Amino acid sequence: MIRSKPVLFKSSLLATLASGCLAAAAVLAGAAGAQAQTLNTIKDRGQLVCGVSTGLTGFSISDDKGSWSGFDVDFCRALAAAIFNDTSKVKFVPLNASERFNELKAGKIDVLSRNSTWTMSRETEFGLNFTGVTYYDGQGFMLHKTTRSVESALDLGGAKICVQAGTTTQTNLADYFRANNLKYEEVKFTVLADLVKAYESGQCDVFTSDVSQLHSERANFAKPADHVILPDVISKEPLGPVVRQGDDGWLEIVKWTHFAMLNAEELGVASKNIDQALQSAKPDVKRLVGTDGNSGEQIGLTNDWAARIIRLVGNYGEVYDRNLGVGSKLGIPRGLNQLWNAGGIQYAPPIR
Ligand SMILES: N[C@@H](CCC(=O)N[C@@H](CS)C(=O)NCC(=O)O)C(=O)O
Repeated sequence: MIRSKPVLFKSSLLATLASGCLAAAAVLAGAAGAQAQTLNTIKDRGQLVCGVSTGLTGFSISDDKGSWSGFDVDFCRALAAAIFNDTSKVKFVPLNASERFNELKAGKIDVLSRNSTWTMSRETEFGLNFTGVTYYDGQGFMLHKTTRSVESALDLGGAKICVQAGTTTQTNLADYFRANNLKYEEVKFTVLADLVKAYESGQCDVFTSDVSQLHSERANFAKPADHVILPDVISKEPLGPVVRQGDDGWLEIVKWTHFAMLNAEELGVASKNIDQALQSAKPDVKRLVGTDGNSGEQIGLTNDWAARIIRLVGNYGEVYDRNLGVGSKLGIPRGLNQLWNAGGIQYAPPIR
């Protein structure tokens, strides 16, 4: 009995330790399970659910057959290429500015890819993470050429300004006019189409939004040349995809999809030469296209994940040019969105 006590003690300690380890293991398994949740849900569903804008030429717009296109849409398609090797496996959910973050938070979409500005409070208040900056933008002003002769935003004192609710645009506008001691009349809309109608019919003098979105709207006006976009840019609008906090595995996939597209452009790998790239002996090209290393397996995909994106959607530059670039309907020069080694600030960490 006397000798058995320590034995008992020892075994109970072991049991305690063992159960502790099991508990820790269970916690770890739970965490890993939670991390893989979004990707598993997407795979089980057979489709990615992507939140986009309700309609913005060049970014996300659906045609009369319900087929979506645009820069933000292509990012969703790149994710579908990486996951399914099939860009059609995406359901697009159009969301206006006021509802987008709540819909993501509520789990109605897997990712938001919709000209959304990365701010601190959007992450902290809604429990979200921006995954990177796919488009560096800034807020500007557009006005009817005929109504006023204005050369700078500082000449806009007393103007009626159309703005969409639930945007950084609205708060920047207030800051800018307050900081410059100017008055303005805000004309606020929840639905973009209503705002555009109001501006076109002269209910307001000025339309303010991110500059890319002003280009987008102007391209659809009957006489685009009758509208001028002022040179002033009053804010930083880093636009990027957004996911819910708590699923790091999914965050990695969304983040590295953007970086893979940038790295592809930097390395000269494009949809038209992807087959040659798969034969390349260059180490960084091999790691990108998956002929070396196992980057895809590391994020729950196949090792050709980036090659699929490049083949089916293209590199960052191809996507930019097709939807927004000087050859497209919008004709927006690359500017800040040029690669870091070509005068811009798009800079992706390496895949290695
Ligand atoms: N980048 C700004 C503005 C984004 C935004 O929603 N802009 C409006 C005005 S052009 C828009 O895209 N509306 C489209 C829609 O509601 O579907 C933000 O994140 O708040």
